[in-house]
Amino acid sequence: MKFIDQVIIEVRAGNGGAGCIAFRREKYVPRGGPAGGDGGSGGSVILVASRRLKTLIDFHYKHHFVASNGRPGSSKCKTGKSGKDLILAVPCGTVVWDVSGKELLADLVKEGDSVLVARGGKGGKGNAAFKSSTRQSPRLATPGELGESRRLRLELKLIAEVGLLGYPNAGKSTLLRAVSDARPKVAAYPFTTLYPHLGVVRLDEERQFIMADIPGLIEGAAAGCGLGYAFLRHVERTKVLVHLIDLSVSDFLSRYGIIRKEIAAYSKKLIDKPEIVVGTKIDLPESQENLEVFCRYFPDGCIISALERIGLRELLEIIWQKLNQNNTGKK
Ligand SMILES: Nc1nc2c(ncn2[C@@H]2O[C@H](COP(=O)(O)OP(=O)(O)OP(=O)(O)O)[C@@H](O)[C@H]2O)c(=O)[nH]1
Ligand SMILES: [Mg+2]
Repeated sequence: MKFIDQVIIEVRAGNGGAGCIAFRREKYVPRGGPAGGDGGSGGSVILVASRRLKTLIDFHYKHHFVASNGRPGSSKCKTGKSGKDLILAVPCGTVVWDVSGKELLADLVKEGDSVLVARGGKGGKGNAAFKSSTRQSPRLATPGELGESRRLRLELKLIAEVGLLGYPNAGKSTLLRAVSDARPKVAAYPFTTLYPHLGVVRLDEERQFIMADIPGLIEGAAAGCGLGYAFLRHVERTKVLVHLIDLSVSDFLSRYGIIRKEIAAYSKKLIDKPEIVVGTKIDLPESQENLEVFCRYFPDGCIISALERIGLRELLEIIWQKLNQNNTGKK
């Protein structure tokens, strides 16, 4: 699957139908008045958030979306049929911008959140609408209004409460697999994960949260190296970052520093988020000598083995606590 999280599309609402000029012509009715109906209004374009969609891929292949026009009015004062609204489903977490005005139109977070992005044109008035005591047979009708057009930028920012960060190969996807229903690929080489994955983590009946795994970050990420940087937007909305450190490599401390630096270069908001530091792969013999240093540097850190399922329960409890601390304080 291709993970598409930014697209530009054009939307056009339907035009209103024209008003009609017509007169009543009936047998034995000598002076039938004006009887031209109004045009129907054009359909609007509406975006609606849907949980079924995971990416903006549908908009990668098709960029133009046009709602249908209203039908013209007709005789016997019949109003034209309105154009149907065009409803476009987008994934939850889609941010909608007007490209020309650079204006934020909506942030569609929850299932069913919607925004009208182009309003259909109103139908024109038929001549029946212009009848007055002084003007009994108006030969006048108005055209329908044009539907609005807009160029939009859709940007997906996944909705997760917890974001996993770390060097490639740190074990992020292994952890997500171990604690959630998500099944990201795991392999012993860097950049296994090519796009973000979300998983629902269930501690028990009442307590659950969504965790996001993004591609690993490396030095120079802010300048375009590697893959992960472009995906940092998907952890922007999280409340807590879980920073995974592979304890089986000797330079784990400098790797930690590198990632913090890259996050800082991305945004102040991200670097200021609460972070839980997690040393992982503690089942490996190479990790043993690094444990002490890790615990000294990160007295509040956690140690786990996602592979051997060691320390996972404790980690989830700590994540839960942090999530709720932040619920009561400022977000
Ligand atoms: N021994 C041991 N191996 C682990 C552990 N966690 C992950 N691994 C291994 O480390 C390798 C990388 O794991 P991934 O989960 O793919 O790492 P990642 O951080 O998602 O990597 P990228 O997607 O490339 O950024 C795999 O071979 C895993 O089996 C662990 O706790 N112990
Ligand atoms: Mg991965």
